[in-house]
Amino acid sequence: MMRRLKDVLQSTAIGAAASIMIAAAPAMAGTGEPSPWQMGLQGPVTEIADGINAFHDLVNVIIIAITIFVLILLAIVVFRFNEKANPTPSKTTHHTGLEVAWTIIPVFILVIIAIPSFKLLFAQYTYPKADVTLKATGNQWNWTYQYPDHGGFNFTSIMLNDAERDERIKKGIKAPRLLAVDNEVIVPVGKVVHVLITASDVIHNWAVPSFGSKVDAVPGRTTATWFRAKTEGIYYGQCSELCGKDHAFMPIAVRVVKPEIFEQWAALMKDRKRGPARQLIEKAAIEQSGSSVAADTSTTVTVAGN
Ligand SMILES: [Cu+2]
Repeated sequence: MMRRLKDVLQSTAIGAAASIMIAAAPAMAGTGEPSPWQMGLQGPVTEIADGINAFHDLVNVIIIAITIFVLILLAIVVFRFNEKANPTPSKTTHHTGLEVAWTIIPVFILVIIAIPSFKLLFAQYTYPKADVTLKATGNQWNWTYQYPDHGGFNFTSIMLNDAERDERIKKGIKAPRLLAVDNEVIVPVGKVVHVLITASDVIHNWAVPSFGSKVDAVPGRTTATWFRAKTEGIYYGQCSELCGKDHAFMPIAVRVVKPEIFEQWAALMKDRKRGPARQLIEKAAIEQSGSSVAADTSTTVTVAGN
């Protein structure tokens, strides 16, 4: 009995070491886009993405601990209770205490998983009052965006080719391959953005990992998500529903800027001054390139129940 207890303690120690490794993973991961040798999820910039990261880490620790525990039990069976080591097996068929334990402990583990899971689910579907509403329409193969509460202007966002990317990179603007687009979605930092999502042809999916947003775009229906980005910068995502031959080439790019820049940009877009609007964003993009600017802390609010 003592030896088994020692085994269990050992497995918890390995579990704890694994949890430290997993906790370090998000720090190594890229924010806004994937990075080489990335271990964990992309760096979070919203409260929802923080919650998803924490939940992912918790479940991973539980999975690793259970796997190690079962492996140890199997090893005990193989080595201590084989025919040679244990020629006269015990005739025991029931052990009430053990049966109660292996029913109660898994229930307890599921409750530990369920509590943060439901909390997160409620936070994702509890929409705070919107500061900006954005309508995203998936098309084969690009995204159309509309700002219904900022003048109703719209634009299409198409992936850049290598020549177009080079042009941007020369100006000092970050333009990663397969992710950079001609017209980025512009949103203000620290403000609640509601995204209404639909599609014009087949099912697409609007996903931005650093925001913790991933919602199907279904023709004839409106689905929705919300986010409040805590940090300025550019956050990329991709259509995450197999939608046809160019599925891999319809990225999503969301640039989070200062609220006053957003207001100026929206006013220019509303007045159809697309040239000056583009220049304004290029200037902001050059400023942001290479570093992420932290939001004014007064604008970040914690989600109730998160
Ligand atoms: Cu798609």
